[in-house]
Amino acid sequence: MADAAKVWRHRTGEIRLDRTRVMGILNITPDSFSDGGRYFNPDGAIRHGLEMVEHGADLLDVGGESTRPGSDPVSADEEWRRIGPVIRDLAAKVDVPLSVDTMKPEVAAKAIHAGASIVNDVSGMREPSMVRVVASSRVGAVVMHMLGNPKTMQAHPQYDDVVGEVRSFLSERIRFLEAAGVPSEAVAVDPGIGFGKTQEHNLALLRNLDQIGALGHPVVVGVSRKSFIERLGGGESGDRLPGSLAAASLAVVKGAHVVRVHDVRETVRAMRVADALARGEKL
Ligand code: HH2
Repeated sequence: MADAAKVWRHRTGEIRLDRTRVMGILNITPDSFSDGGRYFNPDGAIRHGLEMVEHGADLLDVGGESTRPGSDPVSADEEWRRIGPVIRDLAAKVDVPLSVDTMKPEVAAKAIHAGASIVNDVSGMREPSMVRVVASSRVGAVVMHMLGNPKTMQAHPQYDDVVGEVRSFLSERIRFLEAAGVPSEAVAVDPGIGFGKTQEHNLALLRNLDQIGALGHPVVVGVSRKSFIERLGGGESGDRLPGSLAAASLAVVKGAHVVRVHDVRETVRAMRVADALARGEKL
């Protein structure tokens, strides 16, 4: 088994993984599953980004295309029109690294030029030119597992062994990125909760997250407000916070290093306690 990851390198520095890091979600979309339309104008989005940093976010993940099940893709021009002004402005105003949540290499390249330090690609960087962008700009990478694409992924997701298959996919992608010149310490992995997975698949991945951590790379997990929480009785669609905090905490126990969340203030507090209990630090 590889050693647990200790740092996550990105374009402008590194994130130490001595405690759980909170990635605040900034969706500049009209249709994201939870906060679609709320921060669709640049000023509102920037304000929300600044507020998340004030509340303790360790990094911000800026996205301009919803990937909720059944969603339609948007053009690269439209995606950039949404996120460009926000990334440019936040990069000048905050000290925390910005990641760009995109599947499009041309959008990633522009975002990096505007100040993003990490590329978060829910398609697992299947597009070779995305890997070239990441390698040449020395950014950090989040490689996520998704079955198929957002339009169809929840149709009939099937695996013989979901944990083994997700792990093999991620392992193959790590090798591909490293062969392209991306430093090993820059690559984080994510099992892609809700991306082509049934309730059972999501639970199996979260219960066995240590097997993803055994790849020896930083583990990012996105459970915030996702529908599996409500199906477990962890909240209603307007308020899935209680179950989201429980899921994030248990993910930390199972080895998650970074949690991608909507509710930064509450998650930062929950993670202090989770870290103290899971990592043996002082309360
Ligand atoms: N989940 C979403 C989007 N991007 N990136 C990573 N690495 N991991 C995730 O689990 C993940 C992600 C979906 O959530 P959200 O951004 O809130 O919604 P939408 O895709 O509808 O904008």
